[in-house]
Amino acid sequence: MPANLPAEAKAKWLKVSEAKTPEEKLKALRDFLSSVPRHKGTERIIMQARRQMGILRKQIQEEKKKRQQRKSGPSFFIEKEGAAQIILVGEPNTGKSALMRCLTKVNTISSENAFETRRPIPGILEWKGVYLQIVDSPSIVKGSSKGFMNGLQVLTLIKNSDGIIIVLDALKNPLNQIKNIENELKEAKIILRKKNYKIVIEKKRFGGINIFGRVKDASESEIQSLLRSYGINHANIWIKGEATISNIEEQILFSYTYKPSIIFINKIDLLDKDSIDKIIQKAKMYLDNKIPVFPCSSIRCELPEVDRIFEFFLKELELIRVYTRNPRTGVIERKPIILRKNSKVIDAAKMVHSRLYKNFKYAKIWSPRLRFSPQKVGKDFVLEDGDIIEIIA
Ligand SMILES: Nc1nc2c(ncn2[C@@H]2O[C@H](COP(=O)(O)OP(=O)(O)OP(=O)(O)O)[C@@H](O)[C@H]2O)c(=O)[nH]1
Ligand SMILES: [Mg+2]
Repeated sequence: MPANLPAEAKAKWLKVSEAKTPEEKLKALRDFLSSVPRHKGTERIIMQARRQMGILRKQIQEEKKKRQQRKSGPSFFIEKEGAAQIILVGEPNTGKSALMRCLTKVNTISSENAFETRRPIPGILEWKGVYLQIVDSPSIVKGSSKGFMNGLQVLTLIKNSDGIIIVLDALKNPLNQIKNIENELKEAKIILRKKNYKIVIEKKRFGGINIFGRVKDASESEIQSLLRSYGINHANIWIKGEATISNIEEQILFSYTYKPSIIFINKIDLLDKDSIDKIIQKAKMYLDNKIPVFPCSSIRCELPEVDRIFEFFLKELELIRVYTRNPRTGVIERKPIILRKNSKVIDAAKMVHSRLYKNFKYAKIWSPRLRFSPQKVGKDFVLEDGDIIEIIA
């Protein structure tokens, strides 16, 4: 410590060096700083003390986060892989883990014990070069949304996913299982039935309110004043489909997220065909045909065709497959690149290689939808599912 500091500051510095915990050290540093006179000679000391305080604050914050995590149980975060992350959801013992084995060959334990699966386990399902990540997960039960049996972590896992496969036990009142699951998910602001509109509100720090799209029963300025009445002064808002102003209000208040889902009615090996048909019909009616329902037997790996699973999720998630063609060899890659609907040629180039993106000249597209195929196109050409693309850089 330089000698030009007053005695009071020196005494306080002693306290800093004696402090044991990060909290004590931070407090002592703050005290010390308040006693350091501000002039050219102390600039460096002040700067260093502030930097140290910054490090301590970060340390304290991280510790706090860790403590909170320990209190609320393990985190169920699973890093995404492939085109989309799909979670297996269902009540205990419905056969999620057995289904996981059929879909991905990942050997998760399947047993008669309820709550056998305690943590999410990921695996990969492949179809014509497209990969879906499937995640076996702990059961959802009444009370999951209140934290029962790690329910909050399971619901967060679902919320962060791209879609779900619901596994029902055909023998245990499947409609009741759907109701319970929908209720628990709704508590977590997740809905499974697609609305005939889509509203996205993205809050911002500045720039005012920008509205893309319209509602049938209100003007742009009415929407703006609704947002302002909820304290939203800067936001982008996208409206697609048949929305009303009260739908916008609902979105501000509850911000439900829609998750595309498929229902598997499992264990049909234990039932006759008539009973299975009745269950399927009842389920479809209850769901207003808004969610596809398939019979299955996980134990025998008798499942609906994988094509239907992939086609459903790709369509619902608005993803397209684009196949690259090598300009030198003319070989078309079997594994497509997966892009969002309405992506442009340049987005595909970016996905393939940064060099193709930076040095992009033009591309050739092969597709039955084009009058001339291949067609030479520029970087802004909009791609469609199934297009074959050759990028020239
Ligand atoms: N008959 C029949 N039994 C099945 C089928 N699928 C699973 N089972 C049985 O049902 C029980 C539960 O299967 P799991 O795969 O452990 O079910 P889970 O949904 O993963 O259960 P938890 O992890 O405990 O939530 C096991 O005894 C399985 O053998 C099926 O298609 N038919
Ligand atoms: Mg399981």
